Amino acid sequence: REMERDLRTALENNEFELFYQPFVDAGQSAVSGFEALLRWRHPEKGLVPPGLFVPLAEQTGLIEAIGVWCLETACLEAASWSSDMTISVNMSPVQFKSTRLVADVDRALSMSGLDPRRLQIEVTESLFIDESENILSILQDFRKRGLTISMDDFGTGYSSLGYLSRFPFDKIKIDQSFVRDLSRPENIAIVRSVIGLSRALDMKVLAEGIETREQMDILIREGCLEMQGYYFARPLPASELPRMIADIT
Ligand code: G
Ligand code: G
Ligand code: NA
Ligand code: MN
Repeated sequence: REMERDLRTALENNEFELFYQPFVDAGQSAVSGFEALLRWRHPEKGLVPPGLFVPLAEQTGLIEAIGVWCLETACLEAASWSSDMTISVNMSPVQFKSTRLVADVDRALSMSGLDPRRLQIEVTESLFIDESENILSILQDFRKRGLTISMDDFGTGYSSLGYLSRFPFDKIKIDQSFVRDLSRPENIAIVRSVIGLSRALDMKVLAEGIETREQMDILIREGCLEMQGYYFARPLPASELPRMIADIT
């Protein structure tokens, strides 16, 4: 397929970019970090969102090299910031099949000089669909280095909750689908339960997809102070970050 051929040359042609979206502590109106979000600047198609090419990258195995690029780029970028904020990087379950993943992380850390405690890895529930000791051991290896691990899109996967008791995540990210319509009592109930669950398990909690002041107010009232969404900022290209960091610090 045409897209697969283009994806194979995208890395060498330097066509990937990372955009950055802040995490906000709404209690203190302070930015606590940024999530790196991958984009493909295709020579003809323009900016392609990850939903359109990450699945293909996963099927073809290209995600491994693309993942290394993301890690290295995000760590280098964050090491250059004038502030010690967190940088959060998404990882596909397919990347965990590589025997080199932990070494890749080590290399990104050493080449950038980034303090490992500033690096956060975002995984999704799909990582835990099959029980794998290997995945737990990779996550433990990350932990030993000082990284933090967050559970992304919580509540949308199909795995059991058992993995929450086997691995201590640092943070749960409440999926934006629950935040979108908080006028539905069902969604409030879900959000409230996840906040309670995170507290009981001693994990932080962040709500994704905040687009309005009203959503922010409801979440603060429910006790979730860390947030991310267009209401605060859209994902921005790296070139706009220094100005944004200067504005908010
Ligand atoms: O930025 P956007 O909302 O289009 O992202 C859509 C999806 O792509 C999200 O689920 C996000 O987790 C995923 N994604 C974004 N960047 C990366 C990345 O660097 N690696 C992987 N594996 N997935 C990413
Ligand atoms: O799966 P993950 O949570 O990593 O995906 C995040 C995706 O959500 C990114 O593609 C990002 O662009 C998008 N996003 C971030 N904030 C908002 C928001 O407030 N509203 C909507 N609709 N999408 C958002
Ligand atoms: Na994410
Ligand atoms: Mn998410």
